[in-house]
Amino acid sequence: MTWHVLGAGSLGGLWAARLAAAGLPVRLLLRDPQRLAQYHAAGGLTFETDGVCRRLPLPAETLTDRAPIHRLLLASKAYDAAAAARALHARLAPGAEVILLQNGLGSQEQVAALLPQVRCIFASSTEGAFRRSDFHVVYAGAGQTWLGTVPPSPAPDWLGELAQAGIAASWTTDILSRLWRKLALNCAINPLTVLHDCRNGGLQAHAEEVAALCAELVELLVACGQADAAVDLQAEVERVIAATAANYSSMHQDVAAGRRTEIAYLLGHACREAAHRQLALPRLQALEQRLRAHLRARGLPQD
Ligand code: NAD
Ligand code: KPL
Repeated sequence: MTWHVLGAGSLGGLWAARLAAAGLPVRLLLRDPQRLAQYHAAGGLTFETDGVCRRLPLPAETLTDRAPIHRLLLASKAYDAAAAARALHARLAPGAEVILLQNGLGSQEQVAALLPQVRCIFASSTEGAFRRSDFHVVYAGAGQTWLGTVPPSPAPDWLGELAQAGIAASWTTDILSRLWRKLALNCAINPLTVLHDCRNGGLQAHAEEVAALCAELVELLVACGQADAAVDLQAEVERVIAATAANYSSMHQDVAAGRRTEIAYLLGHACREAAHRQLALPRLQALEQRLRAHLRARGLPQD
């Protein structure tokens, strides 16, 4: 069955290139005819790994083509996922499978509500990729992708195709726990790197601030029924800070490049969940206010 991939960006490109290189049928879904023309002019998707570039002339089409879609990887930013789902609604066959490859939480629920006729599969990934230019994707770091449904259901048989394509993916019966854990890590690290304008390692000079945030995030996770995701959170945050000391967080990179951030689906989601439960988390709420003010001052969206 054909893999339709929406979002010829970093992670969408990374999946599409590896699936196609393994001989599996892949079609890219591009926003409009202009974008499709740019793709054809570029001669396809360039996939760079270990400094070696390979051009893959994958078939592509616009969102408004008519052929039904049975299997979709939706690899947009969280803030674009609902609009993409709306645009594809009519093309998704009943019972189609849609993999939602977004960081944070909130967008998956939005999409699932918009697409009651499909099976939504949530994904959480630690892979690293970036775009060197349009339709040129660089594989920056191997990682693991976790996939699962809410409520849990049996693994699909196409997991074998991911293995064939060299995509390290595992099925989990608790995808929400994975997504919450990653969200908590991102909340403890990313906003502070923006506000202190530092690499991840720079947070070692702000250890008390990080520890206080972790304590509130643990409270939140437990209140949200995600106690497993809270286990040893601070120790893992400190490990990630040390292991990625030389890197700028994704949010820092977005702000530095003047790009919209995924704040609404990370810290924003955490603060909304706390408010919903009337849970007072003053550090987290103050962090959100400071981050919003920082984004506002730079003319960037605050959601
Ligand atoms: P990206 O910006 O590189 O790619 C997203 C692509 O989606 C863009 O090409 C954009 O044009 C396209 N898009 C958006 N709406 C569309 C629409 N309606 N029709 C057609 N195309 C549309 O983003 P990314 O880095 O691949 O990130 C995707 C998600 O994965 C994010 O939530 C991100 O946080 C998460 N993530 C990324 C990485 C990484 O290393 N890049 C790692 C882990 C998680
Ligand atoms: O995922 C990350 C990011 O930068 O988005 C890490 C490296 C974990 C920092 O939060």
